[in-house]
Amino acid sequence: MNRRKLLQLLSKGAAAGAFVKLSGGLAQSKIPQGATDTMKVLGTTLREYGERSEFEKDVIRYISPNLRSRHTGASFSPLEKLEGIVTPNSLHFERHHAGVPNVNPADYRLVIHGMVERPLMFTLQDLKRLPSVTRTYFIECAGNGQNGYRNPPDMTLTATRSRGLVSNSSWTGVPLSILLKEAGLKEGARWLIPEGQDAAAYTRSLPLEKALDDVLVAYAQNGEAIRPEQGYPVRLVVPGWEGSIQVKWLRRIQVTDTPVMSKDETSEYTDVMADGKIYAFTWVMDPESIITYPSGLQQISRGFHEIRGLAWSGHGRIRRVEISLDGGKTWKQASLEPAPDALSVVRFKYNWVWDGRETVIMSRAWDEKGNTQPTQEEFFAKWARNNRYHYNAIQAWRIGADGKVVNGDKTLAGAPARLGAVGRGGCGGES
Ligand SMILES: Nc1nc2c(c(=O)[nH]1)N[C@H]1C(S)=C(S)[C@@H](COP(=O)(O)O)O[C@H]1N2
Ligand SMILES: [Mo]
Repeated sequence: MNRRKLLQLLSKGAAAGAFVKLSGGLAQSKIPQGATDTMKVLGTTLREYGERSEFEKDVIRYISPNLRSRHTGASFSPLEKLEGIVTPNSLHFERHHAGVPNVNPADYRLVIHGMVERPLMFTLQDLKRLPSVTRTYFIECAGNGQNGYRNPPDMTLTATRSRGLVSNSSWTGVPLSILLKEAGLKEGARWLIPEGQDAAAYTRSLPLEKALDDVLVAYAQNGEAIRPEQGYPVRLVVPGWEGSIQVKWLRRIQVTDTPVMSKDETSEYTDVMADGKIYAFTWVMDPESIITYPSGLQQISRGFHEIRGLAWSGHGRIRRVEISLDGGKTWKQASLEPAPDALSVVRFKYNWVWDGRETVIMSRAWDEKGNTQPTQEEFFAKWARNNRYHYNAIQAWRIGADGKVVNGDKTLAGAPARLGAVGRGGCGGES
Protein backbone atom coordinates (compact mmCIF):
# COMPACT_ATOMS: atom_id res chain seq x y z
CA MET A 1 0.00 0.00 0.00
CA ASN A 2 1.46 3.40 -0.90
CA ARG A 3 1.11 6.55 1.15
CA ARG A 4 -1.70 8.02 -0.91
CA LYS A 5 -3.73 4.86 -0.74
CA LEU A 6 -3.17 4.67 2.99
CA LEU A 7 -4.34 8.26 3.53
CA GLN A 8 -7.41 7.57 1.38
CA LEU A 9 -8.14 4.49 3.41
CA LEU A 10 -7.71 6.33 6.68
CA SER A 11 -10.03 9.18 5.68
CA LYS A 12 -12.62 6.77 4.28
CA GLY A 13 -12.47 4.84 7.53
CA ALA A 14 -12.85 7.99 9.59
CA ALA A 15 -15.84 9.07 7.53
CA ALA A 16 -17.49 5.72 8.03
CA GLY A 17 -16.60 5.80 11.73
CA ALA A 18 -15.00 2.46 11.07
CA PHE A 19 -12.06 0.73 12.69
CA VAL A 20 -9.42 2.58 10.64
CA LYS A 21 -8.15 4.97 13.28
CA LEU A 22 -4.61 5.93 14.22
CA SER A 23 -5.36 7.29 17.70
CA GLY A 24 -8.25 8.40 19.83
CA GLY A 25 -9.58 11.99 19.60
CA LEU A 26 -8.40 14.32 22.37
CA ALA A 27 -10.89 16.42 24.33
CA GLN A 28 -9.84 20.03 25.05
CA SER A 29 -9.97 19.36 28.80
CA LYS A 30 -7.43 16.54 28.45
CA ILE A 31 -4.66 18.66 26.93
CA PRO A 32 -1.83 18.60 29.55
CA GLN A 33 -1.40 21.91 31.39
CA GLY A 34 0.86 21.67 34.48
CA ALA A 35 4.49 20.52 34.69
CA THR A 36 5.31 16.81 34.88
CA ASP A 37 7.26 15.52 37.91
CA THR A 38 10.44 15.31 35.81
CA MET A 39 10.16 19.06 35.12
CA LYS A 40 10.32 19.94 38.82
CA VAL A 41 13.73 18.46 39.73
CA LEU A 42 17.19 18.40 38.18
CA GLY A 43 17.93 15.38 36.09
CA THR A 44 20.86 13.04 36.63
CA THR A 45 24.36 14.34 35.97
CA LEU A 46 26.73 13.87 33.06
CA ARG A 47 28.31 10.45 33.02
CA GLU A 48 31.33 8.94 31.30
CA TYR A 49 29.62 5.79 30.06
CA GLY A 50 25.99 5.67 28.98
CA GLU A 51 23.26 3.42 30.32
CA ARG A 52 19.88 2.64 28.80
CA SER A 53 16.63 3.72 30.41
CA GLU A 54 15.65 1.69 33.46
CA PHE A 55 12.35 1.08 31.67
CA GLU A 56 14.08 -0.85 28.88
CA LYS A 57 15.66 -3.50 31.11
CA ASP A 58 13.48 -6.30 29.75
CA VAL A 59 15.06 -5.99 26.30
CA ILE A 60 17.51 -8.84 26.73
CA ARG A 61 18.90 -11.81 24.81
CA TYR A 62 16.99 -15.06 25.14
CA ILE A 63 18.83 -18.02 26.66
CA SER A 64 17.07 -21.36 26.81
CA PRO A 65 16.41 -22.46 30.40
CA ASN A 66 17.16 -26.04 29.28
CA LEU A 67 20.84 -25.59 28.39
CA ARG A 68 23.09 -27.96 30.30
CA SER A 69 25.83 -25.36 30.45
CA ARG A 70 25.96 -21.69 29.61
CA HIS A 71 29.53 -22.10 28.37
CA THR A 72 28.22 -23.65 25.19
CA GLY A 73 25.01 -23.04 23.27
CA ALA A 74 23.58 -19.75 22.11
CA SER A 75 21.77 -16.62 23.19
CA PHE A 76 19.29 -15.03 20.77
CA SER A 77 18.93 -11.37 19.72
CA PRO A 78 15.48 -10.06 20.76
CA LEU A 79 14.45 -9.30 17.16
CA GLU A 80 10.89 -8.13 17.84
CA LYS A 81 12.13 -5.58 20.39
CA LEU A 82 14.62 -3.93 18.01
CA GLU A 83 14.10 -1.36 15.26
CA GLY A 84 16.03 -0.52 12.11
CA ILE A 85 18.77 -2.89 11.04
CA VAL A 86 21.67 -2.41 13.46
CA THR A 87 21.88 -4.82 16.37
CA PRO A 88 23.05 -3.05 19.54
CA ASN A 89 26.36 -4.62 20.56
CA SER A 90 25.02 -5.71 23.95
CA LEU A 91 22.23 -7.64 22.17
CA HIS A 92 24.22 -9.30 19.35
CA PHE A 93 23.44 -13.02 19.43
CA GLU A 94 26.13 -15.27 20.94
CA ARG A 95 27.32 -18.71 20.06
CA HIS A 96 30.22 -20.11 22.06
CA HIS A 97 31.68 -23.60 22.22
CA ALA A 98 33.66 -23.10 25.43
CA GLY A 99 32.73 -19.73 26.92
CA VAL A 100 34.16 -16.26 26.34
CA PRO A 101 37.91 -15.95 26.91
CA ASN A 102 39.26 -12.80 28.55
CA VAL A 103 41.96 -11.67 26.10
CA ASN A 104 44.26 -8.80 27.10
CA PRO A 105 44.82 -6.67 23.98
CA ALA A 106 48.36 -5.84 25.13
CA ASP A 107 49.26 -9.55 24.85
CA TYR A 108 47.30 -10.10 21.65
CA ARG A 109 49.15 -11.55 18.65
CA LEU A 110 47.90 -12.77 15.28
CA VAL A 111 50.22 -15.21 13.53
CA ILE A 112 50.06 -16.15 9.83
CA HIS A 113 52.13 -19.22 8.99
CA GLY A 114 52.19 -22.43 6.92
CA MET A 115 52.49 -22.21 3.14
CA VAL A 116 53.70 -18.60 3.08
CA GLU A 117 56.96 -16.96 2.01
CA ARG A 118 57.23 -14.96 5.26
CA PRO A 119 55.46 -16.10 8.45
CA LEU A 120 54.14 -12.94 10.16
CA MET A 121 53.09 -11.86 13.62
CA PHE A 122 50.85 -8.82 14.19
CA THR A 123 50.03 -6.97 17.40
CA LEU A 124 46.67 -5.21 17.65
CA GLN A 125 48.44 -1.90 16.98
CA ASP A 126 50.03 -3.39 13.85
CA LEU A 127 46.60 -4.35 12.54
CA LYS A 128 45.17 -0.91 13.27
CA ARG A 129 47.94 0.80 11.25
CA LEU A 130 46.86 -0.99 8.08
CA PRO A 131 44.23 0.18 5.55
CA SER A 132 40.80 -0.38 7.08
CA VAL A 133 37.35 -1.15 5.71
CA THR A 134 33.97 -0.60 7.40
CA ARG A 135 31.00 -2.59 6.10
CA THR A 136 27.59 -3.59 7.37
CA TYR A 137 27.22 -7.37 7.40
CA PHE A 138 24.90 -9.83 9.07
CA ILE A 139 26.29 -12.76 10.99
CA GLU A 140 23.96 -15.73 11.20
CA CYS A 141 24.47 -19.07 12.91
CA ALA A 142 23.82 -22.06 10.66
CA GLY A 143 21.48 -23.22 13.45
CA ASN A 144 19.24 -20.17 13.04
CA GLY A 145 15.67 -21.28 12.41
CA GLN A 146 16.40 -24.68 13.95
CA ASN A 147 13.07 -24.55 15.77
CA GLY A 148 11.44 -25.04 12.35
CA TYR A 149 12.61 -28.67 12.40
CA ARG A 150 10.18 -29.32 15.26
CA ASN A 151 7.04 -31.19 14.30
CA PRO A 152 4.41 -30.44 15.46
CA PRO A 153 5.42 -26.77 15.55
CA ASP A 154 6.26 -25.06 18.83
CA MET A 155 3.25 -22.91 19.72
CA THR A 156 5.25 -20.75 22.13
CA LEU A 157 7.57 -19.56 19.35
CA THR A 158 8.53 -15.87 19.23
CA ALA A 159 10.42 -14.03 16.47
CA THR A 160 13.44 -14.10 18.80
CA ARG A 161 13.35 -17.87 19.14
CA SER A 162 12.48 -18.38 15.47
CA ARG A 163 15.34 -16.35 13.92
CA GLY A 164 17.26 -14.54 16.69
CA LEU A 165 20.58 -16.20 15.79
CA VAL A 166 21.16 -13.43 13.26
CA SER A 167 22.56 -9.99 14.06
CA ASN A 168 23.73 -7.10 11.91
CA SER A 169 26.62 -4.75 12.59
CA SER A 170 28.97 -2.29 11.02
CA TRP A 171 32.32 -4.12 11.17
CA THR A 172 35.72 -2.42 10.85
CA GLY A 173 38.94 -4.25 10.14
CA VAL A 174 41.74 -5.07 7.74
CA PRO A 175 40.95 -7.03 4.59
CA LEU A 176 42.49 -10.48 5.11
CA SER A 177 43.80 -10.26 1.52
CA ILE A 178 46.23 -7.50 2.61
CA LEU A 179 47.75 -9.70 5.35
CA LEU A 180 48.03 -12.67 2.98
CA LYS A 181 49.71 -10.54 0.31
CA GLU A 182 52.17 -9.32 2.92
CA ALA A 183 52.95 -12.91 3.96
CA GLY A 184 53.19 -14.07 0.33
CA LEU A 185 51.31 -17.25 -0.61
CA LYS A 186 53.34 -20.27 -1.66
CA GLU A 187 52.48 -22.26 -4.76
CA GLY A 188 49.71 -24.76 -3.99
CA ALA A 189 48.19 -22.77 -1.12
CA ARG A 190 44.41 -23.41 -1.21
CA TRP A 191 43.02 -23.25 2.32
CA LEU A 192 43.32 -21.28 5.53
CA ILE A 193 42.95 -22.80 8.97
CA PRO A 194 41.94 -20.03 11.37
CA GLU A 195 42.09 -20.88 15.09
CA GLY A 196 40.51 -19.08 18.06
CA GLN A 197 42.11 -18.67 21.47
CA ASP A 198 39.12 -19.92 23.45
CA ALA A 199 39.10 -23.15 25.45
CA ALA A 200 37.58 -24.89 22.41
CA ALA A 201 40.69 -24.04 20.33
CA TYR A 202 37.94 -23.46 17.81
CA THR A 203 39.21 -24.23 14.29
CA ARG A 204 37.71 -24.16 10.81
CA SER A 205 38.79 -24.48 7.17
CA LEU A 206 38.30 -21.42 4.96
CA PRO A 207 38.90 -21.61 1.20
CA LEU A 208 41.52 -19.17 -0.04
CA GLU A 209 39.23 -17.80 -2.75
CA LYS A 210 36.78 -16.37 -0.19
CA ALA A 211 39.64 -15.14 2.02
CA LEU A 212 41.02 -13.10 -0.88
CA ASP A 213 37.57 -11.77 -1.75
CA ASP A 214 35.85 -9.97 1.15
CA VAL A 215 36.91 -11.48 4.50
CA LEU A 216 37.77 -8.98 7.24
CA VAL A 217 40.12 -9.34 10.20
CA ALA A 218 37.82 -7.18 12.31
CA TYR A 219 38.56 -5.25 15.51
CA ALA A 220 35.55 -2.92 15.74
CA GLN A 221 31.79 -3.39 15.82
CA ASN A 222 29.41 -0.45 15.42
CA GLY A 223 32.20 2.02 16.12
CA GLU A 224 33.63 0.52 19.31
CA ALA A 225 35.98 -2.34 20.07
CA ILE A 226 34.40 -5.72 19.34
CA ARG A 227 32.63 -7.01 22.46
CA PRO A 228 34.23 -9.95 24.31
CA GLU A 229 31.24 -12.12 23.29
CA GLN A 230 31.87 -11.30 19.62
CA GLY A 231 35.60 -12.11 19.67
CA TYR A 232 37.50 -9.29 21.39
CA PRO A 233 39.94 -8.08 20.32
CA VAL A 234 39.92 -9.63 16.82
CA ARG A 235 37.63 -11.95 14.85
CA LEU A 236 37.10 -13.03 11.28
CA VAL A 237 34.07 -11.61 9.50
CA VAL A 238 33.20 -13.80 6.51
CA PRO A 239 30.32 -11.96 4.77
CA GLY A 240 27.23 -13.99 3.90
CA TRP A 241 28.66 -17.27 5.16
CA GLU A 242 27.49 -19.24 8.18
CA GLY A 243 28.55 -17.79 11.53
CA SER A 244 30.51 -20.90 12.45
CA ILE A 245 33.33 -20.04 10.03
CA GLN A 246 33.75 -16.53 11.47
CA VAL A 247 36.36 -17.46 14.04
CA LYS A 248 36.40 -15.27 17.16
CA TRP A 249 39.38 -14.44 19.39
CA LEU A 250 41.47 -15.18 16.30
CA ARG A 251 45.06 -16.15 17.21
CA ARG A 252 46.51 -17.72 14.10
CA ILE A 253 45.86 -18.61 10.50
CA GLN A 254 47.71 -21.51 8.96
CA VAL A 255 47.88 -21.58 5.17
CA THR A 256 47.55 -25.12 3.75
CA ASP A 257 46.68 -27.05 0.61
CA THR A 258 43.83 -29.06 2.20
CA PRO A 259 41.03 -28.45 4.69
CA VAL A 260 41.80 -29.63 8.24
CA MET A 261 38.47 -31.45 8.89
CA SER A 262 38.44 -30.18 12.48
CA LYS A 263 35.99 -31.37 15.12
CA ASP A 264 34.16 -28.06 14.66
CA GLU A 265 33.36 -28.81 11.01
CA THR A 266 32.78 -32.57 11.16
CA SER A 267 30.87 -33.23 14.42
CA GLU A 268 28.86 -30.07 13.72
CA TYR A 269 27.93 -27.88 10.75
CA THR A 270 27.45 -30.72 8.30
CA ASP A 271 24.05 -31.20 6.68
CA VAL A 272 21.86 -34.24 6.13
CA MET A 273 19.70 -34.17 3.02
CA ALA A 274 16.35 -35.89 2.43
CA ASP A 275 18.02 -38.39 0.06
CA GLY A 276 20.49 -39.42 2.79
CA LYS A 277 23.49 -37.55 1.40
CA ILE A 278 25.55 -35.59 3.89
CA TYR A 279 27.29 -32.37 2.94
CA ALA A 280 30.17 -30.61 4.64
CA PHE A 281 31.16 -27.00 3.91
CA THR A 282 27.64 -25.65 3.34
CA TRP A 283 28.83 -22.12 3.93
CA VAL A 284 26.53 -19.68 2.14
CA MET A 285 23.40 -18.63 4.00
CA ASP A 286 20.24 -18.88 1.88
CA PRO A 287 17.67 -16.05 1.84
CA GLU A 288 15.56 -15.59 4.94
CA SER A 289 13.01 -13.19 6.35
CA ILE A 290 11.03 -12.84 9.52
CA ILE A 291 8.07 -10.64 10.38
CA THR A 292 8.99 -9.08 13.72
CA TYR A 293 5.69 -7.20 14.11
CA PRO A 294 3.19 -8.68 14.55
CA SER A 295 4.92 -11.86 15.66
CA GLY A 296 4.59 -14.82 18.01
CA LEU A 297 3.06 -14.13 21.47
CA GLN A 298 2.27 -10.50 20.63
CA GLN A 299 -1.28 -9.14 20.81
CA ILE A 300 -2.77 -6.74 18.26
CA SER A 301 -6.03 -4.82 17.94
CA ARG A 302 -8.22 -4.22 14.90
CA GLY A 303 -7.18 -1.38 12.63
CA PHE A 304 -3.97 -0.07 11.18
CA HIS A 305 -0.61 -1.78 11.73
CA GLU A 306 2.70 -1.41 9.95
CA ILE A 307 3.90 -4.97 9.41
CA ARG A 308 7.67 -4.88 9.95
CA GLY A 309 10.42 -7.39 9.55
CA LEU A 310 13.96 -8.27 8.55
CA ALA A 311 15.35 -10.01 5.47
CA TRP A 312 18.85 -11.08 4.42
CA SER A 313 20.71 -13.45 2.10
CA GLY A 314 24.29 -14.65 1.89
CA HIS A 315 24.06 -14.77 -1.92
CA GLY A 316 23.68 -11.01 -2.34
CA ARG A 317 21.39 -8.03 -1.97
CA ILE A 318 17.73 -8.53 -1.07
CA ARG A 319 15.72 -7.35 -4.08
CA ARG A 320 12.17 -7.98 -2.95
CA VAL A 321 10.19 -9.08 0.08
CA GLU A 322 6.63 -10.28 -0.35
CA ILE A 323 3.91 -10.42 2.29
CA SER A 324 0.99 -12.80 2.33
CA LEU A 325 -2.05 -11.92 4.44
CA ASP A 326 -4.01 -15.04 3.52
CA GLY A 327 -1.80 -17.95 4.48
CA GLY A 328 0.26 -17.96 1.29
CA LYS A 329 -2.53 -17.83 -1.33
CA THR A 330 -1.63 -14.34 -2.61
CA TRP A 331 1.47 -12.20 -2.20
CA LYS A 332 1.99 -8.42 -2.12
CA GLN A 333 5.19 -6.46 -2.28
CA ALA A 334 6.58 -4.89 0.91
CA SER A 335 8.65 -1.70 0.85
CA LEU A 336 12.37 -1.96 1.69
CA GLU A 337 14.52 0.53 3.58
CA PRO A 338 17.73 0.90 1.57
CA ALA A 339 20.53 -1.19 3.13
CA PRO A 340 24.12 0.12 3.31
CA ASP A 341 25.74 -3.04 1.91
CA ALA A 342 24.67 -6.08 -0.09
CA LEU A 343 25.26 -8.60 2.70
CA SER A 344 23.46 -6.53 5.32
CA VAL A 345 20.07 -7.22 6.84
CA VAL A 346 17.31 -5.05 5.33
CA ARG A 347 14.14 -3.80 7.00
CA PHE A 348 10.83 -4.35 5.20
CA LYS A 349 7.47 -2.74 5.90
CA TYR A 350 3.89 -3.13 4.78
CA ASN A 351 0.89 -0.95 5.67
CA TRP A 352 -1.99 -3.11 6.79
CA VAL A 353 -5.45 -2.72 8.19
CA TRP A 354 -6.54 -5.75 10.15
CA ASP A 355 -10.27 -6.36 9.93
CA GLY A 356 -10.37 -8.56 13.02
CA ARG A 357 -10.73 -11.84 11.17
CA GLU A 358 -8.48 -14.80 11.88
CA THR A 359 -5.68 -15.00 9.35
CA VAL A 360 -2.12 -16.20 8.71
CA ILE A 361 0.60 -13.73 7.67
CA MET A 362 3.94 -14.62 6.07
CA SER A 363 6.97 -13.02 4.48
CA ARG A 364 9.17 -14.30 1.67
CA ALA A 365 12.51 -12.76 0.61
CA TRP A 366 14.09 -12.76 -2.86
CA ASP A 367 17.77 -11.97 -3.42
CA GLU A 368 19.55 -10.54 -6.46
CA LYS A 369 20.49 -14.03 -7.66
CA GLY A 370 16.80 -14.99 -7.82
CA ASN A 371 16.90 -17.23 -4.72
CA THR A 372 13.85 -17.26 -2.50
CA GLN A 373 12.53 -19.06 0.56
CA PRO A 374 10.80 -22.43 0.30
CA THR A 375 7.57 -23.44 1.99
CA GLN A 376 7.95 -25.99 4.80
CA GLU A 377 7.01 -28.79 2.37
CA GLU A 378 9.51 -27.61 -0.24
CA PHE A 379 12.24 -27.29 2.37
CA PHE A 380 11.78 -30.85 3.65
CA ALA A 381 11.67 -32.26 0.13
CA LYS A 382 15.35 -31.32 0.01
CA TRP A 383 16.65 -31.36 3.58
CA ALA A 384 16.29 -34.27 6.02
CA ARG A 385 13.75 -33.92 8.82
CA ASN A 386 16.49 -34.70 11.35
CA ASN A 387 18.97 -32.16 9.97
CA ARG A 388 19.80 -29.27 12.30
CA TYR A 389 21.06 -26.41 10.15
CA HIS A 390 20.22 -23.98 7.34
CA TYR A 391 16.46 -23.93 7.93
CA ASN A 392 15.09 -21.07 5.83
CA ALA A 393 11.47 -22.01 5.14
CA ILE A 394 8.84 -19.27 5.26
CA GLN A 395 7.76 -18.46 8.84
CA ALA A 396 4.01 -18.03 9.28
CA TRP A 397 2.25 -16.21 12.12
CA ARG A 398 -1.41 -16.98 12.87
CA ILE A 399 -3.52 -14.11 14.15
CA GLY A 400 -6.58 -15.24 16.07
CA ALA A 401 -9.91 -13.39 16.15
CA ASP A 402 -8.83 -12.25 19.64
CA GLY A 403 -5.70 -10.58 18.16
CA LYS A 404 -3.30 -13.10 19.71
CA VAL A 405 -0.36 -14.01 17.45
CA VAL A 406 1.10 -17.52 17.49
CA ASN A 407 3.31 -19.72 15.33
CA GLY A 408 1.40 -20.38 12.09
CA ASP A 409 3.59 -23.22 10.81
CA LYS A 410 1.84 -26.41 9.78
CA THR A 411 2.08 -29.84 11.36
CA LEU A 412 3.67 -32.01 8.70
CA ALA A 413 2.78 -35.58 7.84
CA GLY A 414 5.26 -38.30 8.83
CA ALA A 415 7.43 -38.89 11.85
CA PRO A 416 7.38 -36.19 14.50
CA ALA A 417 10.71 -34.44 14.83
CA ARG A 418 11.67 -33.21 18.25
CA LEU A 419 14.57 -30.95 18.99
CA GLY A 420 15.46 -30.03 22.47
CA ALA A 421 17.48 -32.79 23.99
CA VAL A 422 20.45 -31.71 21.90
CA GLY A 423 22.96 -32.58 24.58
CA ARG A 424 25.81 -30.99 22.70
CA GLY A 425 24.08 -27.63 22.98
CA GLY A 426 24.58 -27.32 19.25
CA CYS A 427 23.92 -23.85 17.90
CA GLY A 428 21.10 -23.14 20.30
CA GLY A 429 19.26 -26.27 19.16
CA GLU A 430 17.45 -25.85 22.42
CA SER A 431 15.52 -22.71 21.71
N1 LIG B 1 36.78 -19.11 18.60
C1 LIG B 1 35.49 -19.33 18.35
N2 LIG B 1 34.93 -18.78 17.25
C2 LIG B 1 33.62 -18.97 16.97
C3 LIG B 1 32.82 -19.81 17.80
C4 LIG B 1 33.43 -20.37 18.96
O1 LIG B 1 32.80 -21.07 19.75
N3 LIG B 1 34.76 -20.12 19.19
N4 LIG B 1 31.51 -20.06 17.42
C5 LIG B 1 31.18 -19.87 16.01
C6 LIG B 1 29.77 -19.93 15.70
S1 LIG B 1 29.07 -21.46 15.57
C7 LIG B 1 29.04 -18.80 15.40
S2 LIG B 1 27.45 -18.90 14.89
C8 LIG B 1 29.64 -17.44 15.51
C9 LIG B 1 28.81 -16.60 16.44
O2 LIG B 1 29.32 -15.30 16.55
P1 LIG B 1 28.77 -14.34 17.68
O3 LIG B 1 28.87 -15.07 19.01
O4 LIG B 1 29.62 -13.12 17.62
O5 LIG B 1 27.35 -14.04 17.35
O6 LIG B 1 30.98 -17.49 15.99
C10 LIG B 1 31.75 -18.56 15.47
N5 LIG B 1 33.12 -18.37 15.88
MO1 LIG C 1 26.92 -21.26 14.63
